[in-house]
Amino acid sequence: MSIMKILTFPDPRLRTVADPVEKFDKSLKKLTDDMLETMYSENGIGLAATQVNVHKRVIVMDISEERNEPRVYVNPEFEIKSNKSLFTFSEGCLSVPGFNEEITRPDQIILKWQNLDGDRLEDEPEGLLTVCIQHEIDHLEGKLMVDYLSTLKRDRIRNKLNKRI
Ligand code: GNR
Ligand code: NI
Repeated sequence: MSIMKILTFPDPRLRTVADPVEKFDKSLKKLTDDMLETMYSENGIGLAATQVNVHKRVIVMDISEERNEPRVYVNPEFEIKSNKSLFTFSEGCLSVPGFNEEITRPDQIILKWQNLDGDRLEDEPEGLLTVCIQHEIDHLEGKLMVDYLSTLKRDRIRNKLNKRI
């Protein structure tokens, strides 16, 4: 396994729209192992392939306290079941290090994805999983948490992160 380098905002590569996975082979398994190792090494609860500059529709996640419930979602998509119920959560992002911002998202979604064998699965997630899955699918679309903020806030974050390097 190996730890991969995480791209940070405003790196333009984070704006790439990821391609669907077609081959469920050993290299896909290795990618998800490396992504999980990278996510755990940064104490993240999720990671999208886009963040490690691989533009395929793959996300990994672990929302457990014990950090022992790795999840892999290939070609994930969601449908909003109802826009009536919204959930506001203070989100962080490994590609926007050092910032936490409150973001409101739909609370009731139907999630469809494939596992590493290519089997198709479906679920109606709850709580943090609902937030995290939407955050990760945004990455696959080239969208970032900062896109939900005002231009002023986004520009401030960009300036601070640019000064870091
Ligand atoms: O580690 C992460 N924590 C987090 C907290 C609230 C909402 C979303 C997240 S995902 C983030 C890791 C990350 O950047 N995934 O893309
Ligand atoms: Ni993120």
